[in-house]
Amino acid sequence: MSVATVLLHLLLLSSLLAATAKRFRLPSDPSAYLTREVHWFDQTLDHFSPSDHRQFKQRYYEFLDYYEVSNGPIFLKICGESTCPGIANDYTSVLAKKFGAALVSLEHRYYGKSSPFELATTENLRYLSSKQALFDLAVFRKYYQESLNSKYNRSNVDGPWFVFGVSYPGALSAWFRLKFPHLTCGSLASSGVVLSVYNFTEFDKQIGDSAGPECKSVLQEITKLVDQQLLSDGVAVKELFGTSLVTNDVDFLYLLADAAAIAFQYGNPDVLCSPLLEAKKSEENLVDAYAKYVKEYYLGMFGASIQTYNQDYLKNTSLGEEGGDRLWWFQVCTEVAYFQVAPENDSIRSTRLDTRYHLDLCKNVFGEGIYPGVDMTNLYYGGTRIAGSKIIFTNGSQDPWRHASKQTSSPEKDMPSYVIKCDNCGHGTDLRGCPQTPFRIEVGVRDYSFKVPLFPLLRQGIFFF
Ligand SMILES: *[C@@H]1O[C@H](CO)[C@@H](O)[C@H](O)[C@H]1NC(C)=O
Ligand SMILES: *[C@@H]1O[C@H](CO)[C@@H](O)[C@H](O)[C@H]1NC(C)=O
Ligand SMILES: *[C@@H]1O[C@H](CO)[C@@H](O)[C@H](O)[C@H]1NC(C)=O
Ligand SMILES: *[C@@H]1O[C@H](CO)[C@@H](O)[C@H](O)[C@H]1NC(C)=O
Ligand SMILES: CC(=O)N[C@H]1CO[C@H](CO)[C@@H](O)[C@@H]1O
Repeated sequence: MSVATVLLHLLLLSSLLAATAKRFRLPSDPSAYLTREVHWFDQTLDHFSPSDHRQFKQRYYEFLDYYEVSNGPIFLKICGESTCPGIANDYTSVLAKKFGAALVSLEHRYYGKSSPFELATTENLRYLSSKQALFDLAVFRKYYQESLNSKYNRSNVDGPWFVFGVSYPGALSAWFRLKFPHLTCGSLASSGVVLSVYNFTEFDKQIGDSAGPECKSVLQEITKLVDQQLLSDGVAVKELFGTSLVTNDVDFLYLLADAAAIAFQYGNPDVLCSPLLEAKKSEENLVDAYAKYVKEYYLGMFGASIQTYNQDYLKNTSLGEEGGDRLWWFQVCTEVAYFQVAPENDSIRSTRLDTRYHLDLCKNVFGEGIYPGVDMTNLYYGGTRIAGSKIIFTNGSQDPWRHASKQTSSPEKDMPSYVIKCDNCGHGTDLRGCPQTPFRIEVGVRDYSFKVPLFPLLRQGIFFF
């Protein structure tokens, strides 16, 4: 992999917030963003209480350089389970330029600098939910339209609003159109995980499919070896992976499972499979080869944090701006689960990653009585039977998360669904790769012709602007 590829890869990650909520290094290069200039807005803490009028400061960004004041639309890019450092210069900026759109982005409550409380105690986290977050967006939408009107000395203008999101924000994007159809004319849900899943075994299965039989079988062999070595000499094997900090064995196995998943989730399978297949062929030590990948790629280049796998760390209630992992785990443990448990048969990850482990984590980190209301979440939003309209669903063929998304079209509702197929098509793949030029990955130049279903749809006026 060339240095340029690596840099670009890191840059792309910035706009992609993984639903695994593993923290990634954010790019410091200012050109990765259209803007990082911060604005603040007073948000209601509890949208569901008639008597509680407390407010908190919510951070947002705006970018108006492309905005056609007379009739341009407003693109709301939804931020999710991580700090929101600005408006990333990705494919939505290309669309904004084309359509003369204003771009705005609101940080998700509790994450980054938009926390209502100093401490993320379980008690304080009770206003952290997708339902509250959707109301935040609705209230913000009204506020921002008015502020834009006053900026341009006009009144009674209500521009067409279109919402975008990737991953959990992709689900929010679909749900926003579902719950507030009068506030937006359409939605893009890129890798939008609209289906809450309790035992999300398809995640591991998809990794196997994405890896192909050979790479999959090497990964399974490694899992068996590591499981054995953990029992015989756990200290040594954790040291080998440079992860001695992770005391709990299953937390450590979770890190190893994520390390493999991420290669497919972010469209870079060869960086994992090539060295492993090479090691297998030349009969080298497979665990050593995997440790090299984990250290150099997952923890190194990719910037995953070891601490975030440590349940003791997740219990820390004073995590600061980058402490999104505890917050996301709270959403996982209360609303959406997506427990990435090993399937009963033929799993890649260790079978010790089971339902019990996840429930114990929720209890250990947040206390007694914390349990994901998956059925309630799906009842509330409809899961893949979402009764919305004018929502575009997109998924990458290799992305393990696509099984929590809507993968079939509902043409009668103007809800097309696309699975973008390629050897490197991961999470949020349709919005990646910009600014403006195709990006190089090790298999060659990415062809962008596949990624523009959105474009003609918008142009055909399906979404009324
Ligand atoms: C709006 O009106 C104010 C006061 O009349 C004026 O100073 C300002 O330049 C106007 N702004 C625009 C964008 O027309
Ligand atoms: C999830 O898996 C566990 C363990 O196999 C099982 O006991 C439980 O019934 C499953 N739950 C659902 C909702 O599938
Ligand atoms: C919790 O996190 C804060 C901020 O990073 C740190 O200063 C503190 O030492 C941590 N507490 C524990 C018990 O680890
Ligand atoms: C388990 O997986 C293997 C390999 O994919 C397959 O051949 C076998 O039929 C599966 N067994 C069951 C019980 O599903
Ligand atoms: C794998 C999968 O679900 N593919 C679906 C992707 O979307 C198209 C268009 O709706 C369907 O025809 C495919 O079945």
